[in-house]
Amino acid sequence: MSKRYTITAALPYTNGPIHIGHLAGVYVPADIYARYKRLTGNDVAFICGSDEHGVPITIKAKKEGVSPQEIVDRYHKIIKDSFEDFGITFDNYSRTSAKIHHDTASEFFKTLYDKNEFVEEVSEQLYDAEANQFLADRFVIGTCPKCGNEESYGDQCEKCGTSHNAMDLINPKSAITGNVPTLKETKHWFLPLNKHEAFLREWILEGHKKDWKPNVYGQVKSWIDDGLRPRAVTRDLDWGIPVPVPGGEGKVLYVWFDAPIGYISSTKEWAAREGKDWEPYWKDKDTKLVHFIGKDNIVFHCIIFPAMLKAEGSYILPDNVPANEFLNLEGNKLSTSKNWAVWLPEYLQDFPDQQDVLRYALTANAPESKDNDFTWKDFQARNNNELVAIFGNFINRVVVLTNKYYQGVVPTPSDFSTIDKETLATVKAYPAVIESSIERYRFREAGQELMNLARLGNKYLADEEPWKLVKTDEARTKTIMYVALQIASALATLSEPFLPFTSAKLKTMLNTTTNAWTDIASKDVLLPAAHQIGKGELLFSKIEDDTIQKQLDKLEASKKANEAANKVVEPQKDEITFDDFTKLDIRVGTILEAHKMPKAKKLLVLKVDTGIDVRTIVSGIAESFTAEEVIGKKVTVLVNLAPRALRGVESQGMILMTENAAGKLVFVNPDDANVSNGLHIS
Ligand code: B3M
Ligand code: ZN
Repeated sequence: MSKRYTITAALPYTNGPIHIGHLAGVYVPADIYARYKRLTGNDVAFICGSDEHGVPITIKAKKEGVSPQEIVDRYHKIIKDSFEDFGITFDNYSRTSAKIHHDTASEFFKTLYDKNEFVEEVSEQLYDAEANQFLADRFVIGTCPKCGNEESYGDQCEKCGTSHNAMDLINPKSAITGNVPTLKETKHWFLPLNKHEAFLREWILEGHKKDWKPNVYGQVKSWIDDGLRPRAVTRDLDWGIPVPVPGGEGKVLYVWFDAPIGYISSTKEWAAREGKDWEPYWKDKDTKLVHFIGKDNIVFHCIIFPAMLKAEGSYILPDNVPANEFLNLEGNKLSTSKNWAVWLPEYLQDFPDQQDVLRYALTANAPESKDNDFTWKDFQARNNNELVAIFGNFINRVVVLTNKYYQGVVPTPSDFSTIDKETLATVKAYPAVIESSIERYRFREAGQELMNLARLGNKYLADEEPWKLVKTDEARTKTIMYVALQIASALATLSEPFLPFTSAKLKTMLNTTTNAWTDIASKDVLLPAAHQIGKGELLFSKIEDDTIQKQLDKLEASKKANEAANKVVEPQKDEITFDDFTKLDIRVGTILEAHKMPKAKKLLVLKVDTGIDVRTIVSGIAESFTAEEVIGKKVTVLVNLAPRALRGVESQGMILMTENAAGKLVFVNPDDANVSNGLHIS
């Protein structure tokens, strides 16, 4: 039964490129869902766009000394290209700086204003006198009143997910100057969420207890149970949509007021281009509205936006908000500022044409019900052990053997054995199996079911062994190959939502475009006898250890760079005169011999050729170097230091040491450029 679907995916902020966390949490599941809905014959509007307002963009622009518009133009393009590159099939990708969006959001605000749905209030707000600016949202950092996180933002705590008002923060500090804010009066418009509490309770807590994901339902319940309060929906900022009512001069709409309206304006833009009417997609109660988001967006999509839609009065409400939890990377939280991420443009450079591998690995590991970890080892295993060894191997055998035995012509089967019949019946049942997972927003499970179908094909060939029978039983071989070709054809269709690039290649290989999703269950023949297929090409290739190691090295380098950036550098010592300096006699020497000082953890006893003599120096470097590895090293030596006995051995000088960027102790080696932080005498 065909239905109308409005499927939205969170509008990404245009203050940076997108990474695997975005893809896994929002865009891949949304795309699987949208593709599947289209394939099963529904009327789909899959909607997204760039979120171009909000404080992070202004902060980034300030940092770079450019205009916010320049920032959003740059990242809008990068993000849009990434989505296209990864086969995310938005029907429209708009942006919130577009005129149609400014108009739509203004109008929406005015409607609520005219309906008296806002509370106007002059109140004291945090103000940075030095920056001459009110401190809203990410312009202010302080301690979260709920969980004690000391780095909470003014509008939301990233640690516990609570959304609050900037005034709720304990010990607030300006993110611009670091100053403690003062208070200043200003007027704002508030959406009285408390007024909508009863409706939200009934609609979500009673109406969606069964069908919303427990993580989403649980968060919403805890917010409602905590008691809802009015939320300011305007801000004293200059980047955003001007407040379109009297008294609104110099103020803009809160980014979380305008951004979800972006779904509506993007739908309007699409409908105008396609010559359609946008309204049924947002106002017809038979339309199913589904929001794909990450867990930090739950409150906005399940409480604030529905309250806005309800207050406006003519809109439908979401049928479901299948929010995902977070994806971590190699055990650590993904972080833009720490560059702890796999950025999509970089992935494509390193793994050209391997979008499906990432789509598959991210789906298999999707953080559906709890936070989950992406590791490069798992990515490699998913590729090598599943895509290559199961899916690719099966298809390759089918296509190569069909070409080899029958010049690529699908053979005519004779009698089907029980195994053949069972296998064909199982293939027919697969769409329903996958559907049942997708309908419950269990994309991991759905992806695994798809792989199970390839597994079935692989096992069928391994059990039936046409490559042996071809010598003795021509008729049986033809039947086996015919059955295998039906499985391959089903895979070409059913893989489309998950592995769109592979599906397209496979359809070319099989020379078929005809099967719809629903054909698989209803048709007896998917690829008829006498049909000519194309030549084989490899769908996936093995990823070697050194390729994975390169990615791990990249991450290690980010970690080191971060540690170096966060390192507390020892303060400079007191000034000395030039005369003091010339007293030092520093020479380049070579270590000739070395051994550990018995019973001393830190000391090595060295024999050093200083150019003027060979002398003994006791150096406290044994925790960083073994005796063997320092022999032959060039070192810098202070030779006129007064001799000193250490554990009974007289040390006649000092080796100069420093730390490299990774914080490791290294010699001040005149030939080595890898030395950075100034001398450190050991
Ligand atoms: N831009 C937040 C985010 O990227 C926000 C989503 C808006 S959806 C209307 O996490
Ligand atoms: Zn918190």
